[in-house]
Amino acid sequence: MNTVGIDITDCRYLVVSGGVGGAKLALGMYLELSGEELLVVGNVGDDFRHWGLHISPDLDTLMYTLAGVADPDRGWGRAEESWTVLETLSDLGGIDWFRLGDRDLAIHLERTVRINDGETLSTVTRRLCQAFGVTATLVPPTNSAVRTMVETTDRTLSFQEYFVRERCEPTVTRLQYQGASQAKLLPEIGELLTGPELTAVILTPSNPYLSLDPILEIADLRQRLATSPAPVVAVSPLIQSRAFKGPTAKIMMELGFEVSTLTIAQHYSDVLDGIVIDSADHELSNAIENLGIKVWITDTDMANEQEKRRLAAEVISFSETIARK
Ligand code: FO1
Repeated sequence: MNTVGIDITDCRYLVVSGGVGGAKLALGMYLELSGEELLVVGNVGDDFRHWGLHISPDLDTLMYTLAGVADPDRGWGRAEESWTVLETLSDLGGIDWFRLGDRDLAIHLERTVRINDGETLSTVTRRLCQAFGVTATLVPPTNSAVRTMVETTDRTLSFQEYFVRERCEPTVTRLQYQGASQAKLLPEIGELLTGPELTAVILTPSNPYLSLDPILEIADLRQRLATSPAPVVAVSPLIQSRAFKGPTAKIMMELGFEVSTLTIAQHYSDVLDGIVIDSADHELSNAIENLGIKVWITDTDMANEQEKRRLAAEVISFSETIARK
């Protein structure tokens, strides 16, 4: 095994995550388990080219969060960031709606140089995580390009155009995950899912439509999760009709769904064995259990590191109580 090889021998938990919201639970699990036990699969549907560089916002948010260098207020990008390049570019009349900080920029430069030299995104991500001392294995679900496209009432936007440039304001009519069905799943993920060592798959409280579906729609991953011997457990991103972060509730309404944890459970009912819901939603537990999904009720708000660890510990013990299928 070379220094950037992906070794899944000791992985016991496969964590499927988008950016900021999901990274909170991923961090809790990282702090509760040993890094070697975690395979974190991060969304690449938000990836795009900007300033000529390959940007992978969710992989970076996960990496910075696990490394303890994420900006605690923004949730994305690095703490103690400076913005000299962005400000200079802005003065020149350059494109400045997507804010890349100086330290963050070094990551995009390094990733782009290596990809241009023929390295895969998974190898570069591994290399970057090692440089940050992250002992968990963080991977993209695929090395193929998958891009989330947001159809709105008047035009189709790439994810970052919708999310950052247009501040999630346009009304969403449909989401498309370009390239997902043709993409090749990272072999290590398939291997872990069929192997005997996996304890559970955890779907973090990321936006199901924007962040998790672009992963689950890759190749036959959704089908593989449904037939995996290990239980699949989600943490709902909603507390009553509120999302932890971002536009989950707004998008659900625009797509015609009721903004409820029951809708989330129904959305994943083909793959889920269990779901962790907030105490404020306890009255939904019977309806969810009627879908054949076990329910764990607790406080799901992760306002600080202690709460992230506590929720992660509960998710781990809940998933261990669910019988192997
Ligand atoms: N989010 C913003 O709202 N505005 C930004 O300017 C912005 C820049 C940015 C740069 C690097 C990075 O890794 C993430 C960044 N994000 C920014 C966050 C990102 O758009 C979203 O959090 C994710 O794509 C959604 O999970």
